[in-house]
Amino acid sequence: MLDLWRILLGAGIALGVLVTGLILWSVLRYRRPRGAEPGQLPKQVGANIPIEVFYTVVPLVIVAVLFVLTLRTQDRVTRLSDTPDLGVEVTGFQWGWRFRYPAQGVTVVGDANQPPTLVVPVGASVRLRLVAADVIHSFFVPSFLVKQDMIPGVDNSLEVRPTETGRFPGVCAEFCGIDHWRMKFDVEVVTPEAFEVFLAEQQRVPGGRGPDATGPGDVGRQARVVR
Ligand SMILES: [Cu+2]
Repeated sequence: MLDLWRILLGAGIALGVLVTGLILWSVLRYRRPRGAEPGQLPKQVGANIPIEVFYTVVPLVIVAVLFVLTLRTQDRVTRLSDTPDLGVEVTGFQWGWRFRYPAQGVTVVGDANQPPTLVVPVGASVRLRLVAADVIHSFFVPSFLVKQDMIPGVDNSLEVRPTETGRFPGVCAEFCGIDHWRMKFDVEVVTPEAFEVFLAEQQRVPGGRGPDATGPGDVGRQARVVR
């Protein structure tokens, strides 16, 4: 994703410099000469086929190359492995998040007043099942360099393999209502040992840190009551 972004940025800068340069050059080179009669025009050219072919074909080639690179990157970024190391069900609701670890029996819930933390182990492939409880939300962790919409009734999944430990902010990236901007969370990437400790701690608390939720709809209702 980062490589693709750099290629797009480089291509954009190169084209921007070229186009701006050509505009400046033609403005300066073909400005009205001193002492010219008002209204006097330079030599008028009807068409220049080679130039027109050039500036039609070159952008087409550039767009085609960027399109293929984007498709290939998208294919890799959205690929799901057959056996991820960890599965987490991520539910977005107005206005908070619920992270459920079904295999471990752990659920973490937070709302706009108390943003939750998604804890994942470093180096593990983590399959995030993205669920929307009410309206469309979007799961976006800038450090993952990827985001994906959560659409009611649509089964979206995303797989990430965090490469370094630390705390990374996440947000909802799809306008979902008046408190959309408060829909925040954190991702905490920890060592496998610390992850085991986190799981053990959570398993002692029934229902996780937040309200004892049974389903996405309940989470949404409880969150609204809390607010
Ligand atoms: Cu949202």
